[in-house]
Amino acid sequence: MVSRYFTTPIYYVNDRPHIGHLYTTVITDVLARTHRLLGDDVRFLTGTDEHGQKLEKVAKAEGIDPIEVANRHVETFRALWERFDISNDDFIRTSDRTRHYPAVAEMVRRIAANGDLEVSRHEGWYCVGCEAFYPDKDLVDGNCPVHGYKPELQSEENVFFRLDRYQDRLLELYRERPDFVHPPTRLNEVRSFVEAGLKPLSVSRTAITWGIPFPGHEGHVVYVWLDALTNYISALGFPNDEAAEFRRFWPEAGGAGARAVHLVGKDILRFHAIFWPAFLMSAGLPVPSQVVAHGWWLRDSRKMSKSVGNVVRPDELVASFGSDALRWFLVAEMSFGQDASFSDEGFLTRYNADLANGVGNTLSRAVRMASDAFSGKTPAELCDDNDVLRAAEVQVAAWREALAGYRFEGATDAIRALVTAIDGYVTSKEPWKKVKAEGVTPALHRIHFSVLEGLRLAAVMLSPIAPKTAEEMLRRLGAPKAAADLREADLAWGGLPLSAPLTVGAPLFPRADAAAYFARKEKDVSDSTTPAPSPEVPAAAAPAAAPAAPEAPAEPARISVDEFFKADLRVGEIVAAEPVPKSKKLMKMSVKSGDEVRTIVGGIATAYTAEQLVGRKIVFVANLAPAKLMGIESNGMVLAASLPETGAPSLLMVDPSVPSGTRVK
Ligand code: ME8
Repeated sequence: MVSRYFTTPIYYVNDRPHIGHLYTTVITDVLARTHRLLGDDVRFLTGTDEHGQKLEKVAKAEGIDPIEVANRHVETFRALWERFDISNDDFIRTSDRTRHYPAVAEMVRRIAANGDLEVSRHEGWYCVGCEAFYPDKDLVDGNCPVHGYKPELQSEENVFFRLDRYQDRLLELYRERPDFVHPPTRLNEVRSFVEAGLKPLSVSRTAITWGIPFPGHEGHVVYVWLDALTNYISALGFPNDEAAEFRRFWPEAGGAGARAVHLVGKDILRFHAIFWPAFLMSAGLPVPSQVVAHGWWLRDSRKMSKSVGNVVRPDELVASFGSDALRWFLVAEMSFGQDASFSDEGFLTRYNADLANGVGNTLSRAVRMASDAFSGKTPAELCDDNDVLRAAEVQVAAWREALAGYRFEGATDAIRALVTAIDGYVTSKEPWKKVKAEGVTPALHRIHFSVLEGLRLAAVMLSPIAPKTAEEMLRRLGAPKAAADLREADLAWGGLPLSAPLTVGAPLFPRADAAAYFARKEKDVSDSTTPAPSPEVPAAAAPAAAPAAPEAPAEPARISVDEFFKADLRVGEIVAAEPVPKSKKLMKMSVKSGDEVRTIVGGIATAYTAEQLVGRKIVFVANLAPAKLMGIESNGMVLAASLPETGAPSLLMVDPSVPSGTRVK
């Protein structure tokens, strides 16, 4: 059994998490869950980075102790990870005086004992956002290359680590183990950086007090990166070299073949692929197995970050669609290693295509048909020679390969391909016709078995990515199992129990109406008198995520006639229309109502062309608060039926003789 140690970076505790942080954590969770499924001995660590100038500044401004600020924020992370089903085995805080401080002090002592520390004066540009010094040549127009603002010029006497002495050993490491950094293009960057020449690195600070005291240098605290990076071994029990966890999960620390993999964003690759192995080499400790770096989530072509002020606030998405939908989106949307852009539109399109129409619809249809044919049970006969089986074999292999190579999006491609193959099989076999023509035959059992078994396998493949959804799928398919209890054998064809109870339920992923979503979002924003509680991912106090698999919706609450009449419904005439650029769904319409002409943006472009709309009379809500959709202000909402199955809009018909502006009641 291989011991595998997966870590996320430890997050700066006073930054509210956004989807960039969520991405690193989700993909690490996907790896941990996948390897548990494959039977490996897995340990998954995350935590919080709590020292440094940033937090000290916040505490000073509030007049409180830094630990109080840290304690307040750490719960946001814990609650968020719980909400997103992050299955970490441990959570380390760098403010932990029992577990973490002794490890850092020991690292410093070992590095010092190796003769790699010396004191000298230091002046440089310090970016508080990065907690790092930058040489002049790395600044962009005098600003930090990551955060885009001017660093502070700081000067102090510091302890320096002789990083320059490790240049050759680092280059040897990259040469001997070219997979030390993944993807390979990132290794090239790291190598070039090292080849350009390394300088001694300042590893103590005197300008701050909120940190771990630097052994042997009173008045100095340990530089936050040396402190933070050590978390990966302090959580395993270092400085006790004999600690069971350290021996089991740190490569060469005892456990033969243990693999330690650090997942990071590309902005902190240098710290992990250069500084960290150099610190470890100096301390006489083995280096990790691999550093795997992903790209950035961008907004408006810039890295999403709190300091830039362009973070995505996916609160509405999670509240409306559940945490699994966002997990799926993050994994599927980013081509690993490259940057990706986040947009609500992109999210909704993928949600509808992959989840509502794809997995969700296919499951509902399959379970309903089989349940009708076999009185609520799975088929009584299995089938082991069919097109779904062949597709499943190919896609399970593709899924495994993708995850082994950190192509997370490849795993979602494989699931999508299997679901498409299942759909194609159902369409070609037409079981609904067969049952009518021939009744319940052994052939019918085999067809439905193939379909349901294919979906069971899709659920197992989905379990590391969208665990709640996978569990709900398995339950409905009569093969209930907790995601955490799935094993490699569950990836083999034939696991669907025969004649087991099926559960027909509400859609797993109800179709999203983009126009209604945006209107609601705008309304929420304009209605709120206080600022939204969190500018990023929902904080602990935000409402719980909608379950991925809601039970049958409750009957809608009734409203009084007075409440109904609050809606001012009018007949309008569309006098001009044009599709909104870069949107598949939105149509911009000029609607005449009496003497007035207003702009309404509606999600009907998939069903109507501009030509079909001009001259048409419609019913619209006239007193809706204005909402901005793709940057266009919409003043009202056209009424349309949402067709079953497809959700396609169908506009209400109005007798052409009714004058525009007429009230509808
Ligand atoms: O760097 N897109 O913590 P952190 C993708 N405390 N990933 C992003 C991102 C974005 N827009 N913004 C941030 C730290 N991240 C240190 C780590 S580890 C010993 C110390 C990722 O909270 C970023 O790349 O600023 C990193 O992987 C993680 O979020 C933590 O960022």
